[in-house]
Amino acid sequence: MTECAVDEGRVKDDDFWMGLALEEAAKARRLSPPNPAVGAVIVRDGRVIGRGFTQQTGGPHAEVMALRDAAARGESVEGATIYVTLEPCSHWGRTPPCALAIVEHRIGRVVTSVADPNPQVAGRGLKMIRDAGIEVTEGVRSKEGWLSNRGFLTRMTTGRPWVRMKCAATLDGRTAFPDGRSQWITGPAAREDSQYWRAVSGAVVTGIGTVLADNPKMTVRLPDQVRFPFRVVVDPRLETPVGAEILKGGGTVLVCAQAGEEAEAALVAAGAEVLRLPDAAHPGRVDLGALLDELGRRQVNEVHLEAGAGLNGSFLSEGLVDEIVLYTAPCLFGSGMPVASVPLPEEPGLAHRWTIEDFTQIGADLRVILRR
Ligand code: AOF
Ligand code: ZN
Repeated sequence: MTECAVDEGRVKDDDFWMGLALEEAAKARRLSPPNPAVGAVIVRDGRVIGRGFTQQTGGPHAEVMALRDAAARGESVEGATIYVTLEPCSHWGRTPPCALAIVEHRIGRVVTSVADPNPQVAGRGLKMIRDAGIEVTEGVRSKEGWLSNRGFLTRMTTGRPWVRMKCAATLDGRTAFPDGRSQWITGPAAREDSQYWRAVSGAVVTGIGTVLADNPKMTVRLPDQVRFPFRVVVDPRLETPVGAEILKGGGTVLVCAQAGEEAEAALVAAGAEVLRLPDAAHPGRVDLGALLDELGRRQVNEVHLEAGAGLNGSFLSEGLVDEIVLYTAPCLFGSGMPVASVPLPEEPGLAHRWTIEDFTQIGADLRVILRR
């Protein structure tokens, strides 16, 4: 074999084992935020001897869970290969560095999918491992690795969360009747599926129009959920009723452009937080970019935008949506509210085109995932 020849068998094996590590990472998606959802698999002689994923914030990282799993099975990890979906950490945070644990356990080889841009890590994890003489392979299944932590990686590199707009519409793109009635567009399977997207998010964002029309709770109602996104209402004139369902349970953030003192005091007394983020260029409107900056500071990796045509249109027009999860019901309304109010493009061919990343039938409905 020449020096730069690729060992194809090894590349294929690395892809396979990293696939198992990605499956572990998926198990952490609802649990780990604001920490990234990481998966790890320890392999020796073509056999998995340990696996693990990131626990709730403050708990062990994926590598430590996999090392513990191997120990519990009575397996020695000395000389084994660990597949990790994210570069092992190098810092003393809420837990000791995973890179150190890997070195101390005399792992023989480390294979990663994506680097950790967290300034506390940023290459130092792999350096610690290489400095200990351990072989490293990077970038295995990196597109999937990146997608599995698109929220965390976006926040670490831009300071803002990943924004996912979720909508449920008819074949003719209607989300409600002309009078606002919007229930029973999609079926129970689609409604349950959409709970998953709320559950992986750090914040659920809606608008005052939806609060007034539907009085939604915007909570996560999955039985085994242990971590809950906070709820945000874009409410420029602070019109949320004190008795609104979305305020129950407390901690809801109302983002306004201007607020009367009395209304604010009543809402604060009802358990809400009021935030003023006026858009300097558009009086009376909320600065959505500033809202995303603020959510980034609050360690929100993924925003779940579940709103009506107005707020959806504003997020879209400002280029702030990274992903759309669209449930399409197999029926037509003929009239009613659209998914989003956006300006008419100058030409049909000039409409912004999204890329379809996935489509799946969920119950009787179709779920399409689109990215920018
Ligand atoms: C890993 N493996 O499974 C995860 C990592 O506050 P701490 O101590 O829990 O550290 C959080 C940081 O650690 C987080 O921002 C990210 O950089 C990294 N996450 N690293 O080696 C893991 N979840
Ligand atoms: Zn770690």
